Amino acid sequence: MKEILSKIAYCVEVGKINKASPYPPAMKDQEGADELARQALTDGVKPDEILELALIPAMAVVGNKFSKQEIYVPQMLMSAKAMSSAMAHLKPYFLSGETKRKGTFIIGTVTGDLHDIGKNLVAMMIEGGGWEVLDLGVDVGHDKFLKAISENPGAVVGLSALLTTTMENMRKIVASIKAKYPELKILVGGAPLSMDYCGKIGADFYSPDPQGAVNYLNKLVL
Ligand code: B1M
Repeated sequence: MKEILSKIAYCVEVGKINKASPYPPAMKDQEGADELARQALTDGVKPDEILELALIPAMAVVGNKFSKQEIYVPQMLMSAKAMSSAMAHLKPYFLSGETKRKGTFIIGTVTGDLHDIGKNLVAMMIEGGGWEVLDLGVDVGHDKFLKAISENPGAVVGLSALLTTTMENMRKIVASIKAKYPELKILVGGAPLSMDYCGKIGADFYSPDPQGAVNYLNKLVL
């Protein structure tokens, strides 16, 4: 692998965003994923190489460590931020269609629920996994989901809920999406959920963590 790609991957794994970032202390004043991604593009490295050989594998390492509780939310957030800082340089190439993504993933926290830390982590990991992510935010009802789906045919949908009270709203949203788009895949997550509840409300998959969500989406496009 090109040396600069290994360096970008390392920055993402350890959460080194840019030169100004003091984290991790051992890398103080060193360039981060931000500067290195820009440099790689200037050197002629292709955007899809940066994505597929550096960002995606690095985020997979991070996701697996998080699943095994070898790292925690703060470290994962730093890695996701480092990944996003590199992604910002790649976005123009994706938007121009020059570089392809795996598909579109629409995500939101369901009606009545304002918790978004977990949802944001999932969104960032999925973006790092090579997907176009459309984040509808929090307190999202079925109307917003249906509008986004109609504008993005073939998208996969993700619903997050953190409250036992809003799990019921998730059920209603799944029902209205499935009534109109029975083939569309719906992934659900959030602390009070389970695979059992996912089955009961007619969603397709439950993941307790971001890496499980990435793995599920990747299986859909194999
Ligand atoms: Co709230 N809150 N909160 N809260 N809050 C909880 C969830 C609660 C468990 C605290 C408690 O009582 N012990 C409790 C829920 C009880 C229940 O219903 N079972 C609770 C409550 C009751 C409330 C209020 C009702 C409090 C009140 O006002 N009386 C209120 C509700 C507001 C509303 O939403 N309408 C409320 C408000 C808030 C804050 C605004 C203050 C803040 C949210 C800030 C924000 O998100 N921007 C907040 C917070 C921070 C929490 C706790 C402390 C932390 C949640 C969190 O971010 N965890 C939480 C208690 C706790 O968990 N210790 C609590 C970290 C995050 C990374 O984990 O979100 O689980 P999590 O996401 C995980 C997985 O679940 C999964 O991946 C993530 C990473 O592993 N995942 C998915 C999540 N979404 C996924 C989607 C997927 C796949 C995986 O696919 C689509």
